[in-house]
This record gives sequence, C-alpha cells and structure tokens, in this order.
Amino acid sequence: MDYDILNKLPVWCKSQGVEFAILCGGSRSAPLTLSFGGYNEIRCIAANDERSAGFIALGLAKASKKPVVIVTTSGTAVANLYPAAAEAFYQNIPLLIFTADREPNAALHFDGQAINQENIFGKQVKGFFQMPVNITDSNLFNTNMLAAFELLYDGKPGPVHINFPFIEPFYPADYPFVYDNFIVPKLYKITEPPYSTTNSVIDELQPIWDYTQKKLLVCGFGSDNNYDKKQIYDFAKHHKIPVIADVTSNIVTDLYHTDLLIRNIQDIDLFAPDLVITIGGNHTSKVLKNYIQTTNYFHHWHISPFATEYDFFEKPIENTICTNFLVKEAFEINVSQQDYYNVWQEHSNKGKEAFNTFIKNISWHELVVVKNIMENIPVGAVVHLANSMAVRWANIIGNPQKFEIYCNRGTSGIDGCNSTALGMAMAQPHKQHFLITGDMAFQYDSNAFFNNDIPPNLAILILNNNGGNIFKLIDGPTAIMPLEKYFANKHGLTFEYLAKHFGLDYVQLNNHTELETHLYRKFKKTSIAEIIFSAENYKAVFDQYKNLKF
Ligand SMILES: Cc1ncc(C[n+]2csc(CCOP(=O)(O)OP(=O)(O)O)c2C)c(N)n1
Repeated sequence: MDYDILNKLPVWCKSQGVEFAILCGGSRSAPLTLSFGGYNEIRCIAANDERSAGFIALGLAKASKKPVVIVTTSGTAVANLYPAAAEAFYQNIPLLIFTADREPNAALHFDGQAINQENIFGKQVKGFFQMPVNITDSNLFNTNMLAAFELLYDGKPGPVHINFPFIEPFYPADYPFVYDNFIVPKLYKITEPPYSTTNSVIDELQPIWDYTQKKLLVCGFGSDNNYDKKQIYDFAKHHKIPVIADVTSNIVTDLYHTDLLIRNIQDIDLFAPDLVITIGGNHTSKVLKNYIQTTNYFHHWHISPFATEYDFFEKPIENTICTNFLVKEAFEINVSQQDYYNVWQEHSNKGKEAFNTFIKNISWHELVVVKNIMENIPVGAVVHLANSMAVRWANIIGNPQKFEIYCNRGTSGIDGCNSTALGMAMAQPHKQHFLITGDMAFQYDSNAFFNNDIPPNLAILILNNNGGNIFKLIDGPTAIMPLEKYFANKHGLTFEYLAKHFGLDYVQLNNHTELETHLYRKFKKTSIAEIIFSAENYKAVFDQYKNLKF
C-alpha cells in the first residue's frame, strides 16, 4: 500500500475546507480510515451504521457549510449510503464519499462484502471517480482528486463518490503517519456561484416588473441558503410584495397559515398573482403547490445562484435571476402593489383570528402541542423537524422567526432525521438543538445514538401517536383496511428503554406546563422527551382545521 499517496487525501480535503470526516468501521477501508484518523486537522467521528453515518455527515455539512468526508468499507456498507447521498443531492449539500472496494470482479466470485460499486449512486451523485487498485501513481491520484473537487464545486453543490479498490495487506508497519506538507494542485475550472444578474438582464425584466401589479414572493425550503434573509425581507417590504414562506424557508413573513388563507380565497382574481417570484426549494404544503399551479397565467421568475433549477410548480420558469436582483433600488416602486399587499394582509389577519379561536378550544392534540413547542423554544436555538406530520404541523402554524428551522425535504425520507439533527448539533456545540419527530421516524433512525460522540446539546421531542399516523389523515388509506397494520404500523411502544440503552436522559411530558418547563431547562445531556397521544381526536381536529371557514 502506498501510504505516501493515501496520506495526501486528508491534506487535499483540508485544503478545500473540509472540517469533518465520518469514519465507518471495516478492514478494507483501513488505508483510508488510518490516513484520516491520524490527521489532526480534520475532526474524525466514528459511526457504525453507514445509513446513519451518511446523514450525520449531511448534518455536519449543513451546519459547517463545508464539504464533509465519509469513509466506508466495501459492499453493502457502500449501498447503505444511498439515502443520504440522495438527500444531499436534492438539498445541494457537498459530501465526499470515499469507499473502499475489492479488486475488480470480486463480486463475481462471491467474495465477502463485494458488490458492484461502479457508479453505484447513479444519478444521486454529481459524479463517480474510480481509482486503480492500491493506487501508486500520484499523478493519476491528483488528476482524479482535482476532477472530483472541481465537480463538487462546479454549479450546485452535491455529493461526489470516489471508489478506492485495495488488496491486502491493509495495515502499515508504522502508525501514526507523518503528513508531508505537499502543495495541493490548484483547482481551476470552477464556475463561481453565485452568479449575478447583469444590468442588461435587469433592463430586460424591467417592462414585466412595471406592468405587473400583483407580485407574490413564494419562499421554499432553505431560501436563506444562498441569500441573506434580511435582504429578502427588506426587498419584499420595500416593494410591498406579499410573502408566502414555507416553515423551512427561514424567511420572515407577515402572512400566517398559508393553507387556511388559500382555502378561504373566494375572489380568485383578486388574489391571483401576475408575477410569481420564487426562491429556495420545495414546499411542504400541497395546498400551496396546487394553488400556484392552478392560478391562471403569471410570469414566474426564480431567484437562484444556479442557472438550472427545479420547477416546483410545474410551470415554466421564465427567468432564473440572481443576487443583485434583490437590491431593492434596482426596480421602481409600483404603486398598485400596495393594494395587492393589503388584500393578502387583511385576509391573513382574518385567518389568524380564525385559527387562534379554533386552536384555543383544543386542549391536547399534536397541532396545539407543536404550536406550544414552537412558541416556547428559546430564541437562538436550532429546530429540526422530522418528516411526516412534525414538519406539516409546524408549517400549518408558521415559523415564529425566533430560530432556524431545518428538515430533510430533499427527498422527505424518515430515515435520517435523528442523524442529520445529531450531525448539526455536533458541528454547533454552542447552540441548543431541538428535534421534533414522530415515533416511527425516531425509531427508524435510532442507530444515530450508537455513537461515542453524542453531544449534550440535542433535545428530542417525540410525538408518540403509536405509529405512522399521517396515513390516518390521508383519504386513500383511511378508506382501505387494514390501515393500522400495513400503513400506520401500530406498535404500542414507548422509548424509555431505548433512551436507557443509549444512556440518554428520558422524560414523559403529559401536559402543557410540563412541556414548557422542559423547554426552558438547561440541557446537560442529549435527552428524549416523549409526548404520548391517543388516537381519540387525531383526525377530527385535522378535519376541523381543513374545513375552517372565515
Ligand atoms: C425512508 C422512508 N420510508 C417510508 C416513508 C413513508 N412514510 C412517510 S411518513 C411515514 C410514517 C411516519 O410515522 P411517524 O414518524 O410516527 O410520524 P406521524 O406520521 O405519526 O406523524 C412513512 C412510513 C418515508 N417518508 N421515508
């Protein structure tokens, strides 16, 4: 094994900003593990379950805003990274996936932990690079690394996979290594994001801006990823543009309870936008997506640092525009826009009143509990929402704008919610993190806590409604039996023993006072607070909310 070459790997990564590496156990990956493990300038975290490790890496990358390395052994270990790779791809999070592999054709001989790893992540990664067996050619090594890093940074960030086949012996005679200070070759082919809208583009947009009088800003997932949220807010305020913001957008808005507002629109033309400006990613609310899709013709501009974007509303994006677009002075103020703003604002005020009256009468339900949690989580904390109803309840309520909110909405899986929150908490030890999750999502990813580096600053709130109750709110499965068995997976479990098993604090919260006291505690250890719900009024309250009229 040429350790002189492999030991350049962490030096390469450090030079490109990498701060964290997740190392998963295995002998074939020992050359990679040892080269990172002996290098003090990247913090290495060990993890056993590769599926969870991939999501911890995702969380670390989200929080550090730097690419994160994952090292795994060969075979199914690699396959277990697939969900995190997909989530990273759709969230534009840079991950460097370094996998060990056996010699070519090992899978054909049924050797242990051998599968075909070539391009295993397919279109869920930005690219795949194959190193030769026991790489010895440092020029080739550098060429592959350069290409991998250039791809990582070219356009939208995302995961990149580099496969390293090794044959024995894997372990060096001397360890730890001495790392030489070689000069990392300079990356060259990088398209610098964010690109800027030129003045000529602004000139082109100007006529549409001037004649449209009902501009609507729609902020999706992670709208603050590439832009300053204050700048977005100021821009909208300055031009009197109503802002519809997903709870995961982290953008401030004066409009609350979007679904409720949309369901209560009577005069369609009055509310219909003539220019929709979008920013950020996907939306939690299907009601909103349907509304935008069915609104009659509008212009659609999308603000993004990247030239290519997904079209969430299945309507063509006329223009992808950028950065200096948000300079409020770039456009004239359009006087009629104030009327349109007022229409939405008055509607929102009425909706807020109706929602508050409605919720005041419900004493114990996930919707009220999530509202209470959102109101009482301390300012400056970081909140993670698991997929399924946690993110949906929060979106119904709206972001109180006291803290940042994160959720894996790239692919909306329930498979990595704990690990992603854990990764972010590890990277931000100075901030208190809260995860609001369902029982199934929590159980799914419980291997996250099989880790020696569990930080003290993660407080988990499990909404235990005895299964995947989202299926009870959807019309399809409700009508078809056996709902409980095959969709909801009713289990009758609580998580006290699981908490004990992992050495985490555990408490059950039975009323609002206990909940509020819990949220203001000084957390000294990762903790689980379990809130148990009966099936009693679960769907009834949701239906009442859906049918609320004002
Ligand atoms: C990896 C993955 N498998 C399956 C699903 C489909 N799914 C969506 S929600 C859900 C149940 C989640 O239950 P729970 O976490 O208890 O939340 P609740 O629905 O009760 O709010 C399932 C299985 C998914 N989103 N991701």
